[in-house]
Parts: sequence; structure tokens; C-alpha cells
Amino acid sequence: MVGRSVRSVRGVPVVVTAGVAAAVLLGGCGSSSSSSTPTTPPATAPTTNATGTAPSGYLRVTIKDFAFDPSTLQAKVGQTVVVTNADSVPHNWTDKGGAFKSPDLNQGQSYSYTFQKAGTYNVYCNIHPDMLQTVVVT
Ligand SMILES: [Cu+2]
Repeated sequence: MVGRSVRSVRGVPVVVTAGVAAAVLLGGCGSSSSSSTPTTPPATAPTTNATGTAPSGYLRVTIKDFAFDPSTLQAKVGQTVVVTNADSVPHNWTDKGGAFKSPDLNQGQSYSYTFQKAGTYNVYCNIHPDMLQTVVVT
């Protein structure tokens, strides 16, 4: 914010430099406390995706209250889905067609799977077979 503004004002830096030199000369009795001007480094780039959206290629499924959230998931071929169990009982994330099957996930555990084929996947938890999710991969 401050660092680069000097450049645009041509000629002014010369005046400023002269003023600083004069000040140093005037106050030059040994105490050079003003020499440590804080040269703040340029601020790091502002976070552009502060909306909380997951980066592309990465989707999130949460298992909570005996349900998959979202109940229908849209994914692209090559995207990775990370499934996290937020319930205190174990669940798994199993494709009825056999494309994937997570281990039983305890609370806080995750399983990730990268979809390689387009299609509609009917997912359930084989511990609680009425827990259902549809994953549409295009
Ligand atoms: Cu379950």
C-alpha cells in the first residue's frame, strides 16, 4: 500500500531525501534512534478464494446424522471426493456397483476416492443400508 507510491511522484523523492539529510544533520549528536525505519515487506497476496469453496478437483462429503451430505453429488471425472464421518458411530461409503468401498470410518476419519469413469453411482452405507447417496460423474 505504501511501498510503491513514491515511484509515481517524480521529483518529490529528491526533496524528501534532502529533508531527511537535513534532519540527520540537525539531530546528529550521536543519538540515531530514527535510523530504524520499519521497512515493511510487501504484504502477501490477498486470499482470492475466501469464499470457502473447495479447490477444483476436490469435493467433500460429510456423513452426519445417518445421512450423506449432500445426498446428491455432482462430480467430474478426475475429481477427488473426500468423505468424512462426523457421526459418533461408524459408517462406510460403498458403491453398490462395486467401484469403491471405504473402510468403516470412525468419527473424524476420512476416505478419499478419485472418480475415473463417468456415470451414476449409487452409494450407501452397508452398516445402515438405508443411508443412500447418488453421485453423478460427468
Ligand atoms: Cu452407516
